[in-house]
Amino acid sequence: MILNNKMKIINIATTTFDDQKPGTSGLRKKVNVFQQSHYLENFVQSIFNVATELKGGLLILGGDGRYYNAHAIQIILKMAAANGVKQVMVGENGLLSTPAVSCLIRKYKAAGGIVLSASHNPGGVNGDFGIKFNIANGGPAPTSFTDATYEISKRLAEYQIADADDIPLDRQHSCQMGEMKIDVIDSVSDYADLMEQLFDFNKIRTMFTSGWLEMCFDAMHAVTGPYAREIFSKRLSANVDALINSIPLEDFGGGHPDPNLAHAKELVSRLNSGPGAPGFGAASDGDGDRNMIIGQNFFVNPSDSLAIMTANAHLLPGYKQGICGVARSLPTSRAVDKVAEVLGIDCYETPTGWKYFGNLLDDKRITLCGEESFGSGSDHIREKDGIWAVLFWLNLIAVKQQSVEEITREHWKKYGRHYYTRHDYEAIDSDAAEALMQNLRDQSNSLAENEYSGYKVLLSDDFSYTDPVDNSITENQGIRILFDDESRIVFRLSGTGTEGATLRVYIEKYETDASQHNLPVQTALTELIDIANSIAEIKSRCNRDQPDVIT
Ligand code: VG1
Ligand code: CO
Repeated sequence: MILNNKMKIINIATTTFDDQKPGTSGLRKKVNVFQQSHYLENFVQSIFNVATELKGGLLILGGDGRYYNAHAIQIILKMAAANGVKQVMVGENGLLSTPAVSCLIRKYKAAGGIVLSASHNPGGVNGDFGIKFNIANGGPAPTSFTDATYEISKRLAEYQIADADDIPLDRQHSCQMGEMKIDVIDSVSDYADLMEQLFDFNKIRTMFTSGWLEMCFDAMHAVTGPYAREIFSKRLSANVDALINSIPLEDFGGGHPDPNLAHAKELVSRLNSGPGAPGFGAASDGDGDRNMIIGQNFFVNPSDSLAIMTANAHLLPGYKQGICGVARSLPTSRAVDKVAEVLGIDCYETPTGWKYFGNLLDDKRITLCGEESFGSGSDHIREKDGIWAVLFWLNLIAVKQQSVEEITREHWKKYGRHYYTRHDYEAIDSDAAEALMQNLRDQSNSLAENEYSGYKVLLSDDFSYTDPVDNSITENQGIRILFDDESRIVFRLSGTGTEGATLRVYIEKYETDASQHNLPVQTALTELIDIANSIAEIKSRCNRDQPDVIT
Protein backbone atom coordinates (compact mmCIF):
# COMPACT_ATOMS: atom_id res chain seq x y z
CA MET A 1 0.00 0.00 0.00
CA ILE A 2 1.31 3.45 -0.94
CA LEU A 3 0.26 6.73 0.64
CA ASN A 4 -0.22 9.43 -1.97
CA ASN A 5 -1.04 12.81 -0.40
CA LYS A 6 -2.84 10.94 2.40
CA MET A 7 -4.71 8.76 -0.11
CA LYS A 8 -4.26 5.01 0.08
CA ILE A 9 -3.53 3.20 -3.18
CA ILE A 10 -4.45 -0.45 -3.09
CA ASN A 11 -3.14 -3.16 -5.39
CA ILE A 12 -5.83 -5.71 -6.00
CA ALA A 13 -5.20 -9.14 -7.49
CA THR A 14 -7.37 -9.25 -10.59
CA THR A 15 -9.15 -11.98 -12.46
CA THR A 16 -8.08 -12.10 -16.08
CA PHE A 17 -10.63 -12.53 -18.85
CA ASP A 18 -10.18 -13.81 -22.37
CA ASP A 19 -13.14 -11.93 -23.90
CA GLN A 20 -11.97 -8.32 -23.58
CA LYS A 21 -11.11 -7.79 -27.22
CA PRO A 22 -12.63 -4.49 -28.38
CA GLY A 23 -14.77 -4.67 -31.53
CA THR A 24 -15.64 -2.04 -34.13
CA SER A 25 -16.02 0.56 -31.40
CA GLY A 26 -14.77 -0.38 -27.94
CA LEU A 27 -15.63 -3.27 -25.64
CA ARG A 28 -19.35 -4.07 -25.51
CA LYS A 29 -20.95 -6.70 -23.34
CA LYS A 30 -24.16 -7.38 -21.46
CA VAL A 31 -24.33 -5.43 -18.21
CA ASN A 32 -24.10 -8.66 -16.19
CA VAL A 33 -20.79 -9.48 -17.87
CA PHE A 34 -19.41 -6.11 -16.76
CA GLN A 35 -20.80 -6.78 -13.27
CA GLN A 36 -18.50 -9.76 -12.72
CA SER A 37 -15.91 -8.99 -10.06
CA HIS A 38 -12.85 -7.23 -11.48
CA TYR A 39 -14.22 -7.26 -15.06
CA LEU A 40 -14.35 -3.50 -15.57
CA GLU A 41 -11.21 -2.94 -13.52
CA ASN A 42 -9.23 -5.52 -15.48
CA PHE A 43 -10.03 -3.76 -18.74
CA VAL A 44 -9.48 -0.25 -17.40
CA GLN A 45 -6.10 -1.19 -15.94
CA SER A 46 -5.15 -2.63 -19.33
CA ILE A 47 -5.91 0.76 -20.85
CA PHE A 48 -3.75 2.55 -18.26
CA ASN A 49 -0.92 0.11 -18.90
CA VAL A 50 -0.95 0.80 -22.63
CA ALA A 51 -1.74 4.54 -22.56
CA THR A 52 1.27 5.49 -20.44
CA GLU A 53 0.77 9.12 -21.51
CA LEU A 54 -2.15 9.27 -19.08
CA LYS A 55 0.34 9.29 -16.21
CA GLY A 56 0.79 12.98 -15.40
CA GLY A 57 -1.75 13.87 -18.06
CA LEU A 58 -5.36 14.96 -18.43
CA LEU A 59 -8.14 12.41 -18.94
CA ILE A 60 -11.64 13.24 -20.22
CA LEU A 61 -14.32 10.95 -18.77
CA GLY A 62 -18.04 10.56 -19.38
CA GLY A 63 -20.69 8.38 -20.90
CA ASP A 64 -24.14 8.16 -22.41
CA GLY A 65 -25.93 7.82 -19.06
CA ARG A 66 -26.96 4.21 -19.43
CA TYR A 67 -27.24 1.81 -16.50
CA TYR A 68 -23.80 1.24 -14.88
CA ASN A 69 -22.45 4.57 -16.18
CA ALA A 70 -22.41 6.29 -12.78
CA HIS A 71 -20.93 3.25 -11.03
CA ALA A 72 -18.18 2.81 -13.63
CA ILE A 73 -17.21 6.47 -13.44
CA GLN A 74 -16.52 6.26 -9.70
CA ILE A 75 -14.32 3.20 -10.21
CA ILE A 76 -12.43 4.78 -13.11
CA LEU A 77 -11.82 8.00 -11.14
CA LYS A 78 -10.26 5.99 -8.31
CA MET A 79 -8.17 3.94 -10.72
CA ALA A 80 -7.05 7.11 -12.52
CA ALA A 81 -5.91 8.60 -9.22
CA ALA A 82 -4.01 5.42 -8.36
CA ASN A 83 -2.40 5.31 -11.82
CA GLY A 84 -0.94 8.80 -11.57
CA VAL A 85 -3.34 10.72 -13.80
CA LYS A 86 -2.89 14.42 -13.06
CA GLN A 87 -6.36 15.69 -13.82
CA VAL A 88 -9.74 14.32 -14.91
CA MET A 89 -12.50 16.35 -16.49
CA VAL A 90 -15.76 14.49 -16.06
CA GLY A 91 -19.14 15.51 -17.43
CA GLU A 92 -21.86 16.64 -15.01
CA ASN A 93 -24.06 13.67 -14.06
CA GLY A 94 -21.43 11.52 -15.75
CA LEU A 95 -22.74 12.58 -19.17
CA LEU A 96 -20.62 13.31 -22.21
CA SER A 97 -21.49 12.45 -25.78
CA THR A 98 -18.83 10.74 -27.85
CA PRO A 99 -18.34 13.84 -30.05
CA ALA A 100 -18.14 16.03 -26.93
CA VAL A 101 -15.35 13.81 -25.54
CA SER A 102 -13.48 14.18 -28.82
CA CYS A 103 -14.00 17.95 -28.72
CA LEU A 104 -12.78 18.22 -25.10
CA ILE A 105 -9.69 16.07 -25.70
CA ARG A 106 -8.64 18.38 -28.51
CA LYS A 107 -9.56 21.65 -26.83
CA TYR A 108 -7.83 20.90 -23.53
CA LYS A 109 -4.99 18.84 -25.04
CA ALA A 110 -5.87 15.80 -22.99
CA ALA A 111 -3.81 12.61 -23.16
CA GLY A 112 -6.99 10.66 -23.86
CA GLY A 113 -10.62 10.07 -23.04
CA ILE A 114 -12.81 7.23 -21.81
CA VAL A 115 -16.37 7.01 -23.11
CA LEU A 116 -18.78 4.71 -21.32
CA SER A 117 -21.27 3.63 -23.91
CA ALA A 118 -22.55 0.77 -25.97
CA SER A 119 -23.79 3.39 -28.41
CA HIS A 120 -26.90 2.27 -30.30
CA ASN A 121 -27.24 -0.98 -28.31
CA PRO A 122 -30.13 -1.13 -25.81
CA GLY A 123 -29.37 -0.30 -22.16
CA GLY A 124 -30.76 -1.00 -18.69
CA VAL A 125 -30.00 -3.80 -16.25
CA ASN A 126 -30.60 -6.42 -18.93
CA GLY A 127 -29.09 -4.37 -21.73
CA ASP A 128 -25.56 -3.64 -22.87
CA PHE A 129 -22.72 -1.60 -21.43
CA GLY A 130 -19.54 -0.55 -23.15
CA ILE A 131 -16.27 1.29 -22.80
CA LYS A 132 -14.03 2.86 -25.40
CA PHE A 133 -10.78 4.75 -25.26
CA ASN A 134 -9.92 7.76 -27.40
CA ILE A 135 -6.37 8.92 -27.96
CA ALA A 136 -4.84 12.40 -27.89
CA ASN A 137 -6.06 13.37 -31.38
CA GLY A 138 -9.61 12.89 -30.05
CA GLY A 139 -10.28 9.77 -32.12
CA PRO A 140 -10.93 6.13 -31.32
CA ALA A 141 -7.81 4.20 -30.35
CA PRO A 142 -6.33 2.40 -33.37
CA THR A 143 -6.28 -1.38 -33.65
CA SER A 144 -2.64 -1.52 -32.54
CA PHE A 145 -3.75 0.02 -29.23
CA THR A 146 -6.81 -2.17 -28.74
CA ASP A 147 -4.80 -5.29 -29.62
CA ALA A 148 -2.30 -4.32 -26.92
CA THR A 149 -4.99 -3.81 -24.25
CA TYR A 150 -6.51 -7.15 -25.20
CA GLU A 151 -3.19 -8.95 -24.72
CA ILE A 152 -2.68 -7.32 -21.32
CA SER A 153 -6.25 -8.04 -20.20
CA LYS A 154 -5.54 -11.77 -20.60
CA ARG A 155 -2.54 -11.79 -18.29
CA LEU A 156 -2.77 -8.83 -15.91
CA ALA A 157 -1.88 -9.72 -12.31
CA GLU A 158 -3.31 -6.79 -10.39
CA TYR A 159 -4.84 -3.37 -10.73
CA GLN A 160 -4.39 -0.17 -8.74
CA ILE A 161 -7.23 1.70 -7.14
CA ALA A 162 -7.42 4.56 -4.65
CA ASP A 163 -9.18 4.02 -1.38
CA ALA A 164 -11.25 7.19 -1.70
CA ASP A 165 -14.85 8.34 -1.40
CA ASP A 166 -17.19 8.65 -4.36
CA ILE A 167 -17.28 12.11 -5.92
CA PRO A 168 -20.62 13.90 -6.31
CA LEU A 169 -21.36 14.24 -10.02
CA ASP A 170 -24.69 16.05 -9.82
CA ARG A 171 -23.17 19.55 -9.84
CA GLN A 172 -20.19 21.29 -11.40
CA HIS A 173 -17.29 21.60 -8.98
CA SER A 174 -13.60 20.86 -8.60
CA CYS A 175 -11.93 18.72 -5.97
CA GLN A 176 -8.85 16.63 -5.28
CA MET A 177 -8.51 12.88 -5.03
CA GLY A 178 -5.05 12.55 -3.54
CA GLU A 179 -2.80 14.38 -5.97
CA MET A 180 -5.29 14.17 -8.83
CA LYS A 181 -7.56 17.10 -9.61
CA ILE A 182 -11.13 16.36 -10.63
CA ASP A 183 -13.28 18.89 -12.48
CA VAL A 184 -16.93 18.07 -12.89
CA ILE A 185 -17.71 20.20 -15.93
CA ASP A 186 -20.67 21.38 -17.97
CA SER A 187 -21.18 18.54 -20.46
CA VAL A 188 -22.42 20.80 -23.23
CA SER A 189 -20.90 24.30 -23.40
CA ASP A 190 -17.51 23.59 -25.01
CA TYR A 191 -19.15 21.43 -27.64
CA ALA A 192 -21.91 23.96 -28.30
CA ASP A 193 -19.29 26.72 -28.69
CA LEU A 194 -17.49 24.65 -31.32
CA MET A 195 -20.74 24.16 -33.24
CA GLU A 196 -21.29 27.91 -33.18
CA GLN A 197 -17.94 28.41 -34.89
CA LEU A 198 -18.80 26.05 -37.75
CA PHE A 199 -22.34 27.07 -38.63
CA ASP A 200 -24.32 30.25 -39.20
CA PHE A 201 -26.42 30.26 -36.03
CA ASN A 202 -28.01 33.63 -36.89
CA LYS A 203 -29.31 32.32 -40.17
CA ILE A 204 -30.67 29.14 -38.60
CA ARG A 205 -32.27 31.13 -35.77
CA THR A 206 -34.01 33.46 -38.22
CA MET A 207 -35.34 30.45 -40.09
CA PHE A 208 -36.97 29.26 -36.87
CA THR A 209 -38.15 32.59 -35.44
CA SER A 210 -39.70 33.63 -38.76
CA GLY A 211 -41.73 30.43 -38.64
CA TRP A 212 -40.34 29.26 -41.99
CA LEU A 213 -39.27 25.91 -40.55
CA GLU A 214 -40.22 23.80 -37.57
CA MET A 215 -38.07 20.92 -36.46
CA CYS A 216 -38.39 17.83 -34.32
CA PHE A 217 -35.36 16.20 -32.73
CA ASP A 218 -35.61 12.80 -31.06
CA ALA A 219 -32.90 12.30 -28.44
CA MET A 220 -34.21 8.77 -27.79
CA HIS A 221 -33.78 9.30 -24.03
CA ALA A 222 -30.05 9.11 -24.57
CA VAL A 223 -27.16 11.52 -24.17
CA THR A 224 -28.07 14.22 -26.71
CA GLY A 225 -31.05 15.61 -24.74
CA PRO A 226 -29.00 18.25 -22.84
CA TYR A 227 -27.05 19.11 -26.00
CA ALA A 228 -30.23 19.55 -28.02
CA ARG A 229 -31.80 21.75 -25.33
CA GLU A 230 -28.80 24.09 -25.22
CA ILE A 231 -28.22 24.22 -28.97
CA PHE A 232 -31.61 23.92 -30.68
CA SER A 233 -33.84 25.45 -28.00
CA LYS A 234 -31.64 28.00 -26.22
CA ARG A 235 -29.10 29.13 -28.79
CA LEU A 236 -31.23 28.66 -31.93
CA SER A 237 -34.75 29.40 -30.61
CA ALA A 238 -36.31 26.40 -32.31
CA ASN A 239 -40.07 25.84 -31.91
CA VAL A 240 -41.07 25.03 -28.31
CA ASP A 241 -42.07 21.45 -29.12
CA ALA A 242 -38.87 20.74 -31.07
CA LEU A 243 -37.47 18.14 -28.67
CA ILE A 244 -38.84 14.72 -27.87
CA ASN A 245 -37.47 12.05 -25.52
CA SER A 246 -34.90 14.57 -24.36
CA ILE A 247 -34.40 13.38 -20.78
CA PRO A 248 -31.51 10.88 -20.57
CA LEU A 249 -32.68 7.66 -18.89
CA GLU A 250 -30.63 4.68 -17.73
CA ASP A 251 -32.65 2.32 -19.90
CA PHE A 252 -33.46 4.82 -22.69
CA GLY A 253 -37.11 4.46 -21.69
CA GLY A 254 -36.98 0.82 -22.74
CA GLY A 255 -36.22 1.84 -26.33
CA HIS A 256 -33.42 1.01 -28.68
CA PRO A 257 -31.39 4.22 -29.09
CA ASP A 258 -30.66 3.61 -32.75
CA PRO A 259 -31.76 6.46 -35.03
CA ASN A 260 -33.43 4.70 -37.94
CA LEU A 261 -36.97 4.41 -39.28
CA ALA A 262 -37.56 1.24 -37.28
CA HIS A 263 -36.54 2.60 -33.87
CA ALA A 264 -37.37 6.32 -34.02
CA LYS A 265 -41.08 5.65 -34.53
CA GLU A 266 -42.45 8.64 -32.64
CA LEU A 267 -40.32 11.04 -34.66
CA VAL A 268 -41.35 9.46 -37.94
CA SER A 269 -45.03 9.64 -37.10
CA ARG A 270 -44.67 13.34 -36.12
CA LEU A 271 -43.07 14.13 -39.46
CA ASN A 272 -45.62 12.15 -41.42
CA SER A 273 -48.67 13.52 -39.62
CA GLY A 274 -49.84 15.68 -42.52
CA PRO A 275 -50.51 19.42 -42.59
CA GLY A 276 -48.78 21.24 -39.74
CA ALA A 277 -46.11 18.56 -39.35
CA PRO A 278 -42.55 19.83 -38.82
CA GLY A 279 -40.54 20.13 -42.03
CA PHE A 280 -37.36 18.74 -40.56
CA GLY A 281 -36.79 15.73 -38.35
CA ALA A 282 -33.67 14.22 -36.86
CA ALA A 283 -32.60 11.69 -34.25
CA SER A 284 -29.36 10.62 -32.62
CA ASP A 285 -28.16 7.46 -30.91
CA GLY A 286 -27.12 6.47 -27.37
CA ASP A 287 -23.81 8.32 -27.35
CA GLY A 288 -24.72 11.10 -29.79
CA ASP A 289 -22.47 10.25 -32.69
CA ARG A 290 -25.10 9.00 -35.15
CA ASN A 291 -27.77 10.96 -36.97
CA MET A 292 -30.87 10.30 -38.99
CA ILE A 293 -32.25 13.11 -41.17
CA ILE A 294 -35.82 13.04 -42.44
CA GLY A 295 -38.27 15.41 -44.10
CA GLN A 296 -42.05 15.12 -44.33
CA ASN A 297 -42.67 11.59 -45.60
CA PHE A 298 -39.08 11.53 -46.76
CA PHE A 299 -36.00 9.66 -45.52
CA VAL A 300 -32.45 10.72 -46.33
CA ASN A 301 -30.22 7.70 -46.71
CA PRO A 302 -27.02 8.32 -44.69
CA SER A 303 -24.84 7.54 -47.70
CA ASP A 304 -26.75 10.17 -49.68
CA SER A 305 -26.41 12.56 -46.76
CA LEU A 306 -22.61 12.31 -46.95
CA ALA A 307 -22.72 12.96 -50.71
CA ILE A 308 -25.04 15.95 -50.27
CA MET A 309 -22.83 17.38 -47.53
CA THR A 310 -19.78 17.00 -49.75
CA ALA A 311 -21.46 18.71 -52.69
CA ASN A 312 -22.65 21.65 -50.57
CA ALA A 313 -20.08 22.13 -47.81
CA HIS A 314 -18.64 25.27 -49.40
CA LEU A 315 -21.97 27.04 -48.73
CA LEU A 316 -21.48 26.85 -44.95
CA PRO A 317 -19.17 29.11 -42.92
CA GLY A 318 -16.99 26.38 -41.41
CA TYR A 319 -16.27 24.85 -44.81
CA LYS A 320 -16.34 27.85 -47.12
CA GLN A 321 -12.76 27.24 -48.22
CA GLY A 322 -13.96 23.97 -49.77
CA ILE A 323 -13.03 20.45 -48.83
CA CYS A 324 -9.75 18.72 -49.52
CA GLY A 325 -10.99 15.15 -49.78
CA VAL A 326 -13.58 12.68 -48.49
CA ALA A 327 -13.70 9.16 -47.15
CA ARG A 328 -16.38 6.55 -46.69
CA SER A 329 -16.39 3.08 -45.21
CA LEU A 330 -16.50 0.13 -47.59
CA PRO A 331 -20.21 -0.65 -47.21
CA THR A 332 -21.28 3.00 -47.56
CA SER A 333 -22.81 3.63 -50.98
CA ARG A 334 -20.69 5.18 -53.65
CA ALA A 335 -22.88 8.30 -53.91
CA VAL A 336 -20.08 10.43 -52.46
CA ASP A 337 -17.62 9.04 -55.02
CA LYS A 338 -19.65 10.71 -57.77
CA VAL A 339 -19.41 14.07 -56.04
CA ALA A 340 -15.68 13.67 -55.41
CA GLU A 341 -15.20 12.96 -59.11
CA VAL A 342 -16.95 16.19 -60.07
CA LEU A 343 -15.08 18.21 -57.43
CA GLY A 344 -11.78 16.64 -58.45
CA ILE A 345 -10.93 15.58 -54.90
CA ASP A 346 -9.73 12.24 -53.49
CA CYS A 347 -12.25 9.76 -52.15
CA TYR A 348 -10.92 7.06 -49.80
CA GLU A 349 -12.59 3.72 -49.09
CA THR A 350 -11.86 2.46 -45.57
CA PRO A 351 -12.89 -0.46 -43.36
CA THR A 352 -15.94 -0.06 -41.12
CA GLY A 353 -15.42 2.02 -37.97
CA TRP A 354 -14.41 5.61 -37.32
CA LYS A 355 -10.87 4.73 -36.23
CA TYR A 356 -9.86 4.35 -39.89
CA PHE A 357 -10.62 8.00 -40.65
CA GLY A 358 -8.26 9.39 -37.98
CA ASN A 359 -5.03 9.30 -39.97
CA LEU A 360 -6.70 10.71 -43.09
CA LEU A 361 -8.08 13.62 -41.07
CA ASP A 362 -4.83 14.24 -39.17
CA ASP A 363 -2.89 14.18 -42.43
CA LYS A 364 -5.33 16.70 -43.94
CA ARG A 365 -6.23 14.36 -46.78
CA ILE A 366 -9.95 14.62 -46.05
CA THR A 367 -12.38 17.15 -44.60
CA LEU A 368 -15.56 15.06 -44.48
CA CYS A 369 -16.18 11.37 -43.90
CA GLY A 370 -19.08 9.07 -43.25
CA GLU A 371 -20.60 5.65 -42.89
CA GLU A 372 -23.85 4.13 -44.08
CA SER A 373 -24.72 3.40 -40.44
CA PHE A 374 -26.04 6.92 -39.83
CA GLY A 375 -22.62 8.41 -39.18
CA SER A 376 -21.05 11.52 -40.64
CA GLY A 377 -18.43 13.93 -39.48
CA SER A 378 -15.63 16.29 -40.39
CA ASP A 379 -12.19 17.44 -39.36
CA HIS A 380 -13.67 19.53 -36.50
CA ILE A 381 -13.21 16.50 -34.21
CA ARG A 382 -12.17 12.86 -34.67
CA GLU A 383 -15.53 11.14 -34.15
CA LYS A 384 -18.73 11.01 -36.07
CA ASP A 385 -21.07 13.65 -34.79
CA GLY A 386 -24.86 13.49 -34.66
CA ILE A 387 -25.75 17.06 -33.62
CA TRP A 388 -23.16 18.43 -36.04
CA ALA A 389 -24.88 16.61 -38.92
CA VAL A 390 -28.25 18.01 -37.86
CA LEU A 391 -26.80 21.54 -37.76
CA PHE A 392 -25.18 20.98 -41.14
CA TRP A 393 -28.55 20.15 -42.65
CA LEU A 394 -30.33 23.01 -40.88
CA ASN A 395 -27.72 25.47 -42.09
CA LEU A 396 -27.97 24.07 -45.62
CA ILE A 397 -31.78 24.36 -45.60
CA ALA A 398 -31.48 27.95 -44.38
CA VAL A 399 -29.04 28.77 -47.19
CA LYS A 400 -30.88 26.98 -49.96
CA GLN A 401 -34.40 27.73 -48.75
CA GLN A 402 -35.45 24.30 -49.92
CA SER A 403 -36.98 21.33 -48.15
CA VAL A 404 -35.07 18.17 -47.22
CA GLU A 405 -36.77 16.37 -50.10
CA GLU A 406 -36.06 19.11 -52.65
CA ILE A 407 -32.37 19.21 -51.74
CA THR A 408 -32.07 15.43 -52.02
CA ARG A 409 -33.97 15.13 -55.30
CA GLU A 410 -31.97 17.92 -56.86
CA HIS A 411 -28.83 16.05 -55.82
CA TRP A 412 -30.01 12.81 -57.43
CA LYS A 413 -30.85 14.65 -60.62
CA LYS A 414 -27.35 16.01 -60.88
CA TYR A 415 -25.31 13.02 -59.69
CA GLY A 416 -27.65 10.07 -60.15
CA ARG A 417 -29.33 8.10 -57.37
CA HIS A 418 -27.77 5.23 -55.45
CA TYR A 419 -30.62 3.04 -54.28
CA TYR A 420 -29.30 1.55 -51.08
CA THR A 421 -30.34 -0.85 -48.35
CA ARG A 422 -28.81 -2.79 -45.50
CA HIS A 423 -30.28 -6.08 -44.33
CA ASP A 424 -29.29 -7.25 -40.86
CA TYR A 425 -29.68 -10.81 -39.65
CA GLU A 426 -29.21 -10.49 -35.90
CA ALA A 427 -28.24 -12.96 -33.19
CA ILE A 428 -27.61 -15.79 -35.61
CA ASP A 429 -25.50 -18.76 -34.66
CA SER A 430 -21.82 -17.67 -34.64
CA ASP A 431 -20.51 -20.83 -36.27
CA ALA A 432 -23.10 -20.61 -39.05
CA ALA A 433 -22.18 -16.98 -39.62
CA GLU A 434 -18.46 -17.77 -39.79
CA ALA A 435 -19.14 -20.63 -42.20
CA LEU A 436 -21.25 -18.36 -44.41
CA MET A 437 -18.44 -15.80 -44.58
CA GLN A 438 -15.83 -18.47 -45.22
CA ASN A 439 -17.92 -19.85 -48.06
CA LEU A 440 -18.10 -16.37 -49.59
CA ARG A 441 -14.36 -15.90 -49.13
CA ASP A 442 -13.67 -19.22 -50.84
CA GLN A 443 -15.83 -18.24 -53.79
CA SER A 444 -14.89 -14.59 -53.97
CA ASN A 445 -11.93 -14.89 -56.31
CA SER A 446 -13.82 -17.02 -58.78
CA LEU A 447 -17.01 -14.97 -59.11
CA ALA A 448 -15.65 -12.53 -61.68
CA GLU A 449 -17.35 -12.87 -65.09
CA ASN A 450 -20.25 -14.81 -63.54
CA GLU A 451 -23.65 -13.48 -64.50
CA TYR A 452 -26.74 -13.40 -62.26
CA SER A 453 -30.09 -12.31 -63.77
CA GLY A 454 -28.24 -10.07 -66.18
CA TYR A 455 -25.84 -8.62 -63.58
CA LYS A 456 -22.26 -9.45 -64.53
CA VAL A 457 -19.61 -9.59 -61.80
CA LEU A 458 -16.69 -7.24 -62.48
CA LEU A 459 -14.76 -7.68 -59.28
CA SER A 460 -15.10 -9.70 -56.14
CA ASP A 461 -12.76 -9.94 -53.17
CA ASP A 462 -12.34 -9.80 -49.42
CA PHE A 463 -11.62 -6.14 -48.75
CA SER A 464 -8.24 -5.28 -47.38
CA TYR A 465 -7.09 -1.74 -46.55
CA THR A 466 -3.64 -0.23 -46.50
CA ASP A 467 -3.63 3.01 -44.56
CA PRO A 468 -1.92 5.55 -46.85
CA VAL A 469 -0.47 7.44 -43.88
CA ASP A 470 1.08 4.75 -41.69
CA ASN A 471 0.91 1.83 -44.18
CA SER A 472 -0.79 -0.42 -41.65
CA ILE A 473 -2.77 -3.21 -43.28
CA THR A 474 -6.25 -4.30 -42.18
CA GLU A 475 -7.53 -7.49 -43.77
CA ASN A 476 -10.80 -9.43 -44.06
CA GLN A 477 -13.03 -6.39 -43.84
CA GLY A 478 -15.92 -7.73 -45.89
CA ILE A 479 -16.70 -9.50 -49.13
CA ARG A 480 -17.51 -7.03 -51.89
CA ILE A 481 -19.05 -7.93 -55.22
CA LEU A 482 -19.10 -5.25 -57.86
CA PHE A 483 -21.25 -5.61 -60.99
CA ASP A 484 -20.75 -4.08 -64.41
CA ASP A 485 -23.63 -1.59 -64.01
CA GLU A 486 -21.97 -0.23 -60.83
CA SER A 487 -24.31 -2.19 -58.54
CA ARG A 488 -22.63 -3.61 -55.46
CA ILE A 489 -23.22 -6.14 -52.73
CA VAL A 490 -21.11 -6.23 -49.55
CA PHE A 491 -21.25 -8.85 -46.81
CA ARG A 492 -19.69 -8.56 -43.36
CA LEU A 493 -20.20 -9.55 -39.76
CA SER A 494 -20.93 -6.90 -37.15
CA GLY A 495 -18.30 -6.07 -34.55
CA THR A 496 -20.63 -4.37 -32.06
CA GLY A 497 -23.20 -7.03 -31.16
CA THR A 498 -23.32 -8.86 -27.86
CA GLU A 499 -25.40 -11.90 -28.80
CA GLY A 500 -24.31 -14.51 -31.34
CA ALA A 501 -23.35 -12.97 -34.68
CA THR A 502 -25.00 -10.34 -36.86
CA LEU A 503 -24.70 -10.62 -40.62
CA ARG A 504 -24.95 -7.34 -42.50
CA VAL A 505 -25.74 -7.38 -46.21
CA TYR A 506 -25.36 -4.06 -48.01
CA ILE A 507 -26.91 -3.63 -51.45
CA GLU A 508 -26.76 -0.72 -53.85
CA LYS A 509 -27.74 0.12 -57.42
CA TYR A 510 -26.87 3.24 -59.37
CA GLU A 511 -29.56 4.93 -61.44
CA THR A 512 -28.88 8.01 -63.55
CA ASP A 513 -32.33 8.28 -65.18
CA ALA A 514 -34.32 10.77 -63.05
CA SER A 515 -37.61 9.27 -64.24
CA GLN A 516 -36.54 6.13 -62.34
CA HIS A 517 -35.82 7.90 -59.04
CA ASN A 518 -39.22 7.31 -57.45
CA LEU A 519 -39.28 3.58 -56.81
CA PRO A 520 -39.61 2.15 -53.32
CA VAL A 521 -36.05 1.19 -52.34
CA GLN A 522 -36.70 -2.51 -51.72
CA THR A 523 -38.47 -2.76 -55.09
CA ALA A 524 -35.60 -1.11 -56.94
CA LEU A 525 -33.22 -3.61 -55.34
CA THR A 526 -35.31 -6.80 -55.54
CA GLU A 527 -33.11 -8.59 -58.05
CA LEU A 528 -29.91 -7.75 -56.22
CA ILE A 529 -31.42 -8.81 -52.90
CA ASP A 530 -32.21 -12.19 -54.47
CA ILE A 531 -28.71 -12.43 -55.92
CA ALA A 532 -27.21 -11.71 -52.50
CA ASN A 533 -29.35 -14.43 -50.97
CA SER A 534 -28.41 -16.98 -53.56
CA ILE A 535 -24.65 -16.30 -53.57
CA ALA A 536 -24.41 -16.35 -49.77
CA GLU A 537 -27.13 -18.96 -49.15
CA ILE A 538 -28.36 -16.71 -46.36
CA LYS A 539 -31.76 -18.22 -45.76
CA SER A 540 -30.60 -21.79 -45.45
CA ARG A 541 -27.36 -21.10 -43.59
CA CYS A 542 -28.89 -18.63 -41.11
CA ASN A 543 -32.17 -20.44 -40.92
CA ARG A 544 -34.04 -17.18 -41.45
CA ASP A 545 -36.68 -16.14 -43.97
CA GLN A 546 -36.32 -12.43 -43.45
CA PRO A 547 -33.75 -9.97 -42.20
CA ASP A 548 -34.45 -8.73 -38.66
CA VAL A 549 -33.82 -5.10 -39.50
CA ILE A 550 -33.87 -3.34 -42.85
CA THR A 551 -32.43 0.16 -43.10
C1 VG1 B 1 -21.56 -0.53 -36.48
C2 VG1 B 1 -21.62 0.21 -37.79
C3 VG1 B 1 -20.34 0.99 -38.01
C4 VG1 B 1 -20.11 1.92 -36.83
C5 VG1 B 1 -20.11 1.13 -35.54
C6 VG1 B 1 -20.01 2.01 -34.32
O1 VG1 B 1 -20.50 -1.47 -36.51
O2 VG1 B 1 -21.85 -0.67 -38.86
O3 VG1 B 1 -20.43 1.70 -39.21
O4 VG1 B 1 -18.87 2.58 -36.96
O5 VG1 B 1 -21.33 0.38 -35.42
O6 VG1 B 1 -21.05 2.94 -34.28
P1 VG1 B 1 -20.70 -3.03 -36.82
O7 VG1 B 1 -19.35 -3.65 -36.67
O8 VG1 B 1 -21.72 -3.52 -35.85
O9 VG1 B 1 -21.25 -3.11 -38.21
V1 VG1 B 1 -21.61 3.46 -32.79
O10 VG1 B 1 -22.57 4.77 -33.04
O11 VG1 B 1 -22.46 2.11 -32.36
O12 VG1 B 1 -20.37 3.54 -31.80
CO1 CO C 1 -22.89 5.75 -31.39
